[in-house]
Amino acid sequence: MPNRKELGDARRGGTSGRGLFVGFLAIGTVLALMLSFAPPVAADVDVTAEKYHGIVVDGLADDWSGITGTSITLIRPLATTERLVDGLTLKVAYDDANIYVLALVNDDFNYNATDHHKSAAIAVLLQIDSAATPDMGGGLGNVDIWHWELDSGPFEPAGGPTWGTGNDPEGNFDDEWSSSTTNRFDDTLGNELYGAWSHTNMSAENATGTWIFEMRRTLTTSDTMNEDIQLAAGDTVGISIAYWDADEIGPGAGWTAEGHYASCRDPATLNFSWILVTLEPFDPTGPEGPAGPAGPAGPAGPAGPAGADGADGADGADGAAGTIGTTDLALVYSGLGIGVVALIVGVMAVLMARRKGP
Ligand SMILES: [Ca+2]
Ligand SMILES: [Ca+2]
Ligand SMILES: [Ca+2]
Ligand SMILES: [Ca+2]
Repeated sequence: MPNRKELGDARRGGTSGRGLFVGFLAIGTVLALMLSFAPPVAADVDVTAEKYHGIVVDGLADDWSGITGTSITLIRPLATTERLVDGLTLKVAYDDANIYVLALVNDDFNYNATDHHKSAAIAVLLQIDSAATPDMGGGLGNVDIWHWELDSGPFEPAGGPTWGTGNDPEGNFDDEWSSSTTNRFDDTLGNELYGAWSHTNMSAENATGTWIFEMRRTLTTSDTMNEDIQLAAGDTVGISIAYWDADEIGPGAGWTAEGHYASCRDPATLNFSWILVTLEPFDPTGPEGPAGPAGPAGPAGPAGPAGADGADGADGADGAAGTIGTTDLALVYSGLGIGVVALIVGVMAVLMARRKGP
């Protein structure tokens, strides 16, 4: 049984394609007129997508606070005076598994749970073939299209991967491709998309605020038919954003397929060409850090060697006078004895000398 989305595709495919086609043909004819009062707005820059972990696709953008956004003006190709100046903030990141796209659109809140034409809608176009142009390929090559008409409520997940083709019959976040403004199709092999949306002010219809379209897709897919862009770190991919405002045909009355806004690199020249997004290679070593603080004081060193001998001290004071000693009788008697012996020897020598005389 055909589901709502398949019936919708049959209707929308033709009108959307015709609208984009007419829109880009019309640019040339209206360009001269528009330039006369186009406000001078700086050309938007290319986008760098850092490798970043921690993004949760839940319709809330707080987890993107560490990622730089790029402001881009949205302009209706069929009515180029109608602009959302710097109305799109685009953030792109990736990790080992997915590419993440956050599209923040400054526009009031319109959501109708039973008629997505009366809600905002968004599309992300990604260049597959190098010649393909942002108008769905322009007949020059294939374009990968993430196309989301809001059949899911705020914060509700939408997208794949369970459907077997690019069609998402519940949330209507479809994985599609095209090669020209007249031939948009659901992917043949699978829907690798996942998204959730919200708005910063959902208190009432037409409440002022910002749409949050939070999306991811696997970096690579099972596609073998050139219906998906395959991505890796270091790649640069052309991206374009389309936005449908439910106030287009009257306050909250809905949008037409051809009435969407498109990202414009340079509003002054109405340059609708691809926004170039580079998946910045991750450098695990990182840049050299700043010099560290001084370290703490070291421990005390070992004891040094013994010093040299000191100088001799000063002479000591004279000692106290001694006490008068006692005579040693033994020595006295001994001395007397020696004297007597010497006397005897001397006498005997004299006597002997006289006997030898004449
Ligand atoms: Ca989030
Ligand atoms: Ca796919
Ligand atoms: Ca509105
Ligand atoms: Ca696709």
